[in-house]
Order: sequence, then structure tokens, then C-alpha cells
Amino acid sequence: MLYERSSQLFINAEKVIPGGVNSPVRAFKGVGGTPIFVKRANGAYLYDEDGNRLIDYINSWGPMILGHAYQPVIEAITERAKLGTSFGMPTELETKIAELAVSMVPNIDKIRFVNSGTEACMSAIRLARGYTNRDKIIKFAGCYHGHSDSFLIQAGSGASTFGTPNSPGVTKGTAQDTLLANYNDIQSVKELFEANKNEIAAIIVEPVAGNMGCVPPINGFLEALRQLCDENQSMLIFDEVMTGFRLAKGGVQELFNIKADIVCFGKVIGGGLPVGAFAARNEIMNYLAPIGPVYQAGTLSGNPLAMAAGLTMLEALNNDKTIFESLESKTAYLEKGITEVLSKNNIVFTINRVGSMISVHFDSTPVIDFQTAKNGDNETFKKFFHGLLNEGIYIAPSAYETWFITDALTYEDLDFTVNAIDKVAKTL
Ligand code: HOZ
Repeated sequence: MLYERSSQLFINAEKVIPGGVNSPVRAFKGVGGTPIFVKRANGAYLYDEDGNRLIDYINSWGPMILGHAYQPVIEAITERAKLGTSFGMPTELETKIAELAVSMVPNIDKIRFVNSGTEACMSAIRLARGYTNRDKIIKFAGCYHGHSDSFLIQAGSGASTFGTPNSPGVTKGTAQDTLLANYNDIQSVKELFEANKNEIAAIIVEPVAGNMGCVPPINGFLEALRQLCDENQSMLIFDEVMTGFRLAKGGVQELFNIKADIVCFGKVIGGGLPVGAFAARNEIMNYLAPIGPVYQAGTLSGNPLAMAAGLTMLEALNNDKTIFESLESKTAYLEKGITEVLSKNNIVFTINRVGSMISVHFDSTPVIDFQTAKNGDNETFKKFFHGLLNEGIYIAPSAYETWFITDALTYEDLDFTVNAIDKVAKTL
């Protein structure tokens, strides 16, 4: 496939945008080459500026769970835009989406909408700190909770792709309040609680990690976090930016029947428009301004176009009784196909999957945390990525990212993908 126009557009972009992109993971630095510029997308397919069609396995990093240009969302945005695009005043739409989200997700009474997953997580820890009157938080190496200062410490996603999991610009003062544990290693969490008695406001965790590839929690890990939080009067924050409204209607809380104190959302909740949210029980959410002392605000928060898109998406997921089974079946089919062809071609690999989140790691040992995720053979990943691109298949341009499956994919698309992987595997 030719990418001449994309390459030229990237040269133009680099002159006026740092690295030519508005978010680092888009830049192909983890795999080499230059990014593909998208012209349009529909269903499971991207169409680029060179006229190539690509089967999309990222889906805007998660939001397009029902496919690109999903008609009900497009219609909702179009109709809503005619009424004005931003007021900085309340609209009925905000209450409608809040009511629906609260009805879908367990253990929450109220939800506050923001503009991104970053904002949601940043606000959630401020709320947890204010509520508990404690400063320290525990995060896990390889988890990524957006790019606010407290989280850019051993962060996954683009931060790992570029080898900068700790970013310059984060002050020592901020960094010292973020304590680091190992994913799936409850002993590392216990030690932090013991060394910081009555100082830990919260644990924040991706309950199914998706920013070091897909890394599921091992049996008992989330339950043990819950128990430690209860014993230490700390809060358990689930960052469900990736998993919320994707793995189940009620996210991981529903899937694994674990109760979080605060839940953060992004991606699917916005139906493809910039939306994040955080939610909790009344007594916690009432600690927020304007009724409580913890301040949080935003001119474009609850923006009517974003709320219209999000509401339409949540309604679609809520009304479709088989959507999560369908996503599970399609992704399991893909997993089986990939496993067969990589095994047949004697490739050393591990696949991790929960529902419609899946990742292929080029290493034989189980990938259970940041260290084991880093063991993967990146040179093989790069060849795999470019081989698939050449076959018209777009996966995340980094070994540290999850593939997000859309229900718009047909079984023919999945068969085509598996055949392409078989072909590419012979070149690895
Ligand atoms: N949060 C997304 C998955 N890691 C990536 C989005 C981005 O950083 O551009």
C-alpha cells in the first residue's frame, strides 16, 4: 500500500505541531515510519488520504464500539448542533445522560461530566484526597490514568512507548505523593500501606489494565485491593476509561462484582466526542463544589453536542441485550484464529484478552504486569505492525496498547485479518 500523501501531510504537520501530532502515541515512534492521515471512517473501516481502506482495530482508542460514523450518533449530533453548540449553562440533556449512566453502573448515585479521561482521573483523586483529608495515592507501574502530574510516574501507554514513564515537569513534591506498586502483586500494595499508615487517600487502578497491552487482574487481586482499602479507610478508584461501557454495561464493577468508591469514565461514554466523567455514591459526590469544598469545573463540561453523542451511545448499548455477548464472541473468534496461525508458524507469543480488549505480546511468559509487558520482543512487534498495515489492517502503533474491537466488524473481516496474520507471521 502507498502512503505518499500521508507522508507529505506529516511533513507539513511537523512544521507547526510538535512531532506532527496532538497526542504522542499517534506518531509511529514505537514502530517506525510515519503516521497514516485519516480522511474518513465508516463502520469497521478507516479510509486514509491515499485512498487506502484499513480494517480498524483501535477504534479511536476505544470509543467507536459500534463502529465509525454510527448513524444514530451522527444524527443526534447533527440535530443538536442546529440548536447551538455551547452555552456554559445547564441543559436537560446532561440530566438525561446522568440518569442513564447511574442506572447502568453499580454503586454510583451521582456523576460529574468533564471533557476527557485525564480530567476524570485527575478530578477523582482530588476528590479522594479532599474527602479523606490525606495526600498520598497508590498507582500501579504500567497503568496510565491520563497525563496529569500525579500519574506520570511509571506510566504506561505513550509514556512507555517513548521510554519516558516518568515525565520531566512533574515536581518532586507531586511525585512523592504518588506511591508505586506492581500490578497483580498485592504484597507490594500491603507494604505501601504498612509504610504509610493513615496517609493513603486512595488506590487508583485500571481494573483490567489496557495501557501495557491488555493485562487482566489475576484471581483475587481486585478483591484484595478492596479489602486493603476498607481496612485502611482509603478509597478504591477504578479507572474505567477503557473498560467502562465496553466490558459490560456496568463495567468491571459488574463484570467481577467488585465495588469501587469512585469510578472514572471516558472513551465510550462520549460516543466519539470528548467526554470524561467520574461518579460515586452521594456522600462522596456531595463533597464536590458547589455543594462541597472540593473544586472542579469546566467551560465545556457537559457540552450539548458531547452529551447528545454520549446519551445516544449509552442508549444504544443499554437497549441492545446482546451487544456484550456479540463483542465477546467476535473477539474470542479473533483470539482463536490468531492463536492458531501464530502457533502454526512457530511464533513465540502470548495473547491477553478480556471481552473486546485484546493484545498480542511477542514473549512466551505470561504478561501480568509492567515488567513482563516490557519483556516482549519489540522488533518482532514492529514487523508485525507494518506487515499488517501492508495488508490493510490497522492495529495500535505500539506494543503497549490494547486492541479495541468494534461490533461493526464482520466475521469475514475477522477471517481476512487472521489470514493476513498468517501471511505476516511467515515474515517474522
Ligand atoms: N489513552 C489512549 C490509550 N492508551 C491513548 C490515547 C492517546 O494517548 O492519544
